[in-house]
Amino acid sequence: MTIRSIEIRRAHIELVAPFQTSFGVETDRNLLYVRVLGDDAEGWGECVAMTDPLYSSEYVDGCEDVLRRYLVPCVHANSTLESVMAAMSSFRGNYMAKAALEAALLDYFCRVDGVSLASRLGATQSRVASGVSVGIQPTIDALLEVVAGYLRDGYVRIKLKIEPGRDVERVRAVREAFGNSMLLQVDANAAYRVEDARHLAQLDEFDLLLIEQPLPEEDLVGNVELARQVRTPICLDESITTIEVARGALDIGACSIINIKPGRVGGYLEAKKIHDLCFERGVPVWCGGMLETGIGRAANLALAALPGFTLPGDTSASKRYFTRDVTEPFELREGYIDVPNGPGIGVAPIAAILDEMTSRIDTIAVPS
Ligand code: OSB
Ligand code: MG
Repeated sequence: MTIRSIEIRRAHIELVAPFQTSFGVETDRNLLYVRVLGDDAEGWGECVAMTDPLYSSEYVDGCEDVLRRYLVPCVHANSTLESVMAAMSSFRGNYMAKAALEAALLDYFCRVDGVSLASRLGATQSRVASGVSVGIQPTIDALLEVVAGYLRDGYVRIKLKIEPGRDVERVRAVREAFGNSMLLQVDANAAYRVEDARHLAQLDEFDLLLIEQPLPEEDLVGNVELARQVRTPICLDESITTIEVARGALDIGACSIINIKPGRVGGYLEAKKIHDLCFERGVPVWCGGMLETGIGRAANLALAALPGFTLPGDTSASKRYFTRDVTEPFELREGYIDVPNGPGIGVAPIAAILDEMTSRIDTIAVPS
């Protein structure tokens, strides 16, 4: 049970279609994987940071730098998960970088113990209801076509990305085309200001499940005012970076639903804590996504199998993102995706595929 080295691997994969949000357009994923290598097992983690700091302040080259300078040196040959987490906690922020190393260690230690990540986290579901996040489309007709395709695939919930100027009319068009019974929600990625409250209240007539992250990450209190003027439940994504922020946001009434993304909160253990808090309070949560490949997706599915994840997540099938995933592809079956139940995250990269995508591998020896 000795850790020998940590590998940092950089790779690249194209998305099947450009993904536009209020903060930018993604056409590919600039990948960073962390691999923990020990005597009897190995573990994989995927960093969710994007190329540029547009979703949050983190970006993938920055995460690599933080991992090399500060986080990887927290690991020793005989480290436990707890000892590494304690050492990393001295460093502020850098949630996505921490989460990538934590994920690789969790996969590694679960494999050493012969348990699945799902059971380690306390999963109670063997499959997870799957929603899909629909990027901002150039026209309403294009949007209706994309949504129709995802409904044919069997997705049980549609999330529309919105921004000022492409919001109310888009939602109205989707409701008119597909009816009121479809589960529908929107995600603004922080594109509005609290002064837009009356505008956003026009969304109330469409019976949305929630409006995700309407205001800037830091404007937690703005949501309290917004919630007074808008009936649609407010769900926070970007703003929720720790359990303390989650507790405070719920206490002041800044949101009534939370999108839990392990990468955004510094890892799966913090994500579980936020889940547990929400579960205790009867606050619904769902598992967000960051366009992960199979490595990150497998771990997210394990988390999404916890009992408090009562809303469908952005845990879509591999082919919604990539022509060829780095693991065996995750597939949608009647709107659900199976939670992997093998040891650790239950999947591993297919070497021939990953090697082809890889641009650089650095192996860092772990001190005894
Ligand atoms: O805000 O939820 C978001 C993708 C990248 C960055 C931020 C977000 C998203 C998505 C897609 O909405 C989620 C997914 O399908 O992985
Ligand atoms: Mg979001």
